[in-house]
Amino acid sequence: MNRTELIKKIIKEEDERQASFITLIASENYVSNDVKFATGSSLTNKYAEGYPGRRYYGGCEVVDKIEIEAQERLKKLFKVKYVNVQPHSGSQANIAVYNSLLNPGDKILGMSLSSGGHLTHGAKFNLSGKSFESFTYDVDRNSFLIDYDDVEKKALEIKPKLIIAGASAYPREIDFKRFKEIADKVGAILMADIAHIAGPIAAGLHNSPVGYADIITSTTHKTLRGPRSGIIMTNNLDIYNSINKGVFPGTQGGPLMHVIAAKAIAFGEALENSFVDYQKQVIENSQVMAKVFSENGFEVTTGGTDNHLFLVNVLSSISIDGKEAQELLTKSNIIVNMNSIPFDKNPTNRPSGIRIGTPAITTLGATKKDSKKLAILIINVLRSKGDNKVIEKAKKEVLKLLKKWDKLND
Ligand code: DSN
Repeated sequence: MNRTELIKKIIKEEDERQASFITLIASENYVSNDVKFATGSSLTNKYAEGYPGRRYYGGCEVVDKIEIEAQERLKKLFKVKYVNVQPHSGSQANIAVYNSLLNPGDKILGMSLSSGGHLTHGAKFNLSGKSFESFTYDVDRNSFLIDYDDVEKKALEIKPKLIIAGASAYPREIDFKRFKEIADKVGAILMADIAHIAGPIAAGLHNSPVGYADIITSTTHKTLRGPRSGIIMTNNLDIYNSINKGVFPGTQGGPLMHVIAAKAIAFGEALENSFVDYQKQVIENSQVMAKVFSENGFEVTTGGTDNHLFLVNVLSSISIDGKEAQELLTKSNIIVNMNSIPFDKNPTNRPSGIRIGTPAITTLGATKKDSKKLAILIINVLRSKGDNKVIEKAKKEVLKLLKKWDKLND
């Protein structure tokens, strides 16, 4: 087998894995064939450093049309004035914002990793925590909800130049208006990172940071169901001009035009009415699953969810840690990720919890009834503590559900 054939074979293997495992990773989804077509298109051959009409290479007239269309669709989707569609990922988008608006050593305030924040929100081992003086706020110790009074207290003490509102593992609605009031009190810039909740926001099912946050970043591949990538949005022209420089040439070179085309397709899909129905179903599925866990005596943090994900403390519920839970479920062809619970005493590589998300199964066609069934299967597997009969039975049911949805073979 030649070298290319080997890689093709491995890709096929991944196709097969995706078709035979149920994905409950909150940050994953399945893109449409049109999005896949664009990411595999000839646009990957084109260099286009710069912006439409202002490129550093010849032959960019065609790709200019793609980038302008992506920008216009994104503006319409979130009702914003200015956008940059070039960030290669959410992390790149965040770093570009910092590079545009901050100086090394400036103070930033974001949610701690263990409360559900993201690496790029100031974690000490990330560039955001190394280049800037980073501080964190936590959720409330009892409710595990964001304690806005505490965020305000910290902001008043620290006087950060930038406050980050947003999370990777927070199951409740975020109050962007309150964050803006806090930012205004201390003269900070407010950045909203909506990587996880971009889909429900675009569908009007979660309050929008537009009108509150000075700057908004997101990924495009989670609830938004586009290619793996990032975006930046703002209503402030001065910030927009800085951001454009912060992305290129500040932190990136040539944009990935094939991915920008795929983003344009995904934004177009998200502008369809059916996208709202999809997002509603994502949340309903998440809520129904969280309820089944609670009813069966599992500790679901915050008692439930308002969005596409929820966290289960498996250690306090059934005395196995998140890693063991993740591994057990994999044996039944169910993929989740181990996740820290706020104030977790366990290390991040053996955290107390798992994170469960419903964007991917909902794309496949999961109903509330399917989600309920799936939650029960998960509970049975977790409680089995490795009993092969239970694991095999659950696996059969998983394969039946996948067969019923059968979208991956379209
Ligand atoms: N690590 C991603 C997630 O799974 O939420 C966010 O970047």
